Amino acid sequence: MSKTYENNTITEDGQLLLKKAEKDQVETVWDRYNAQLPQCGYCEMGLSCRVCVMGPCRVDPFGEGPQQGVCGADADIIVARNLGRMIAAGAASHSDHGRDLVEVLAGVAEGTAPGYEIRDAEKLRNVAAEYGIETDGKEELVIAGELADAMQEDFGTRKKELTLVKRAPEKRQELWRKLGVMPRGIDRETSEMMHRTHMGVDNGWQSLLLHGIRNALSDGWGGSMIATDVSDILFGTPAPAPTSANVGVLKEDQVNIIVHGHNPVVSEMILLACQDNEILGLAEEKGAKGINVAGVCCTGNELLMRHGVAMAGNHLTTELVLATGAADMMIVDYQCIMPALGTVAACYHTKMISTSDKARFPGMEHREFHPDNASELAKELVKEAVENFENRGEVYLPVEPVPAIGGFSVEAVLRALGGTPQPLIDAIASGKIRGAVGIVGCNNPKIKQDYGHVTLTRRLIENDILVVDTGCAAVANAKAGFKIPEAIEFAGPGLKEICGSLGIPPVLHFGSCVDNVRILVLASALANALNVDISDLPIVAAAPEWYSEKAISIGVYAVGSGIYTVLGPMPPITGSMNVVKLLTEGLNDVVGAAFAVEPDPEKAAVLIRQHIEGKREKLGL
Ligand code: BF8
Ligand code: SF4
Repeated sequence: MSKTYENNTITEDGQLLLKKAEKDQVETVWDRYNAQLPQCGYCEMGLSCRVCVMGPCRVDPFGEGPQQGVCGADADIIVARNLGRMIAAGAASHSDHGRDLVEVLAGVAEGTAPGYEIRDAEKLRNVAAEYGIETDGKEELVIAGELADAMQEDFGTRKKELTLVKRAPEKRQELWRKLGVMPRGIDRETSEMMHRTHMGVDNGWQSLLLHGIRNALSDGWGGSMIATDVSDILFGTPAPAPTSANVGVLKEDQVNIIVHGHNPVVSEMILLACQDNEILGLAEEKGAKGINVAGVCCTGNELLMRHGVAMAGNHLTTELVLATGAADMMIVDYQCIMPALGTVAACYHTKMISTSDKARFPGMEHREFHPDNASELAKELVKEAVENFENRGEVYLPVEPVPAIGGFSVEAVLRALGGTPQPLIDAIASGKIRGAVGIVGCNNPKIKQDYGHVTLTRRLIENDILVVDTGCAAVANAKAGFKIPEAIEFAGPGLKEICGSLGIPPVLHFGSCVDNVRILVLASALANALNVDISDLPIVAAAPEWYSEKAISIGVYAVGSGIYTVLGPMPPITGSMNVVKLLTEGLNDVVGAAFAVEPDPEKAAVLIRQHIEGKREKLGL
């Protein structure tokens, strides 16, 4: 008998495609999750350690078994060390993505990256000026080369402070200096975290967590910020444009190419190749009405933000997209790409292509992209996708796509406001908008897909709280229909009035996960305009369905930047009440913000509203 899938996902496309997958005998992430139950309790609490080979060790949470590992590390040390390594992995992922973009920028300057170009020269000049590069009378490509060099310096250790921390309010920078958490080199902080967490190095759980903040700040104000800025320079700074979301964006009568992963370096070239007249002619010969590029996950968000490319789904939809039978090719780079995808694709005609020298997957053909061959290779791959169109079997596209608007960069938001953040400040001061919340992060099979994001978003906007979102949260809200101007009907009266007069939706798509830095930049602009710190603002971050180490790094840099952050799933820290207390209470006295964990989005909305009202009161609003 066929099962129903209402407990797995709130999305109609997800439920229908799960049924289809079951019929096709395809295993999905939910099946594999159920097969893992019950998951290890020691690991869930962060109490297991395999840092060295005197172990693995574990600490008994009930106090009956061992309370120390072989080396003598107790629960506090083990939990803090494990969390530290999660932060390091997350920061490394975002930052290495940033570095790849800087290398393309350098290639453009040297003329060794054909097909790539500078699409936002103004942003190039502005960012170069922030790096202290003289731009007057200099040619674009010379500036690009100097900026790439200067950014590469930020990755190393030769500095006292990263360049872009200057974007933070002065008070915040002072606090970071005072606490000794000012990030120095992007790679340095990650490397130092790996050093500190080696056996026999940093065994102060507090000092480990403090370095965790520095490590995460090196991501938020370093690696991720560079990733976003260089992407804007190379591919254009986003501006609002219409798009659409859910698997209905695939087209029965066109060649469908799905891009998956994170770095626009690959997906941008694929998109360009799809506009090639010769290849379009080939598609026509094969009986296709065109070539349709759709995204999943964050590289999808990158294309959505800059070109209005449609979004097929978020993290937990990535396997289901293949079950439509309509994906002629899926091209992946790195991060959040389930190694199961190759197996799923084998049940259909989909060609699976991996492209990054640092990311291989079973069941995928590896075709490596580099700045010098990207343009040519992209054309080859798109041709092969076109050839594969005729191998399609049955196609199942059971839903209509939902319209949305994407592309809200800080630049675009300020433009919509007339060039200054003042109208937004006035709306917050008058109480028409109570505050703003960044809803970010993933899907996780532990939570019904999109339920956390969509429920929380609904509750916030109906209470006059502006929502900006990124990553898979942003995709969830697009699928839910919150991203068209007409969605103000879901908003409270104040938010409805403000968004209505600006012609914008009550939920603004801010981009991919590295684009969370756009929230930092906007928060800094608001804080500076009011002459306060970020921690004084009525703003909150939330990650209702997070799963990834990157999300941990984002959460920690948000808190480290002064933003109260509410997590859905509990991180693996409950084995140490000291660590839990520091992260959920103690940090308030250190960085002016802390974490809360609340898996129920209805309750999370209440926590967030209380926090926002508290901050308003303190500001005298
Ligand atoms: O960087 S939100 S599942 S796709 S980690 Fe991954 Fe999470 Fe999606 Fe994007 Ni971000
Ligand atoms: Fe065990 Fe200590 Fe080695 Fe961890 S570092 S595995 S607690 S001996």
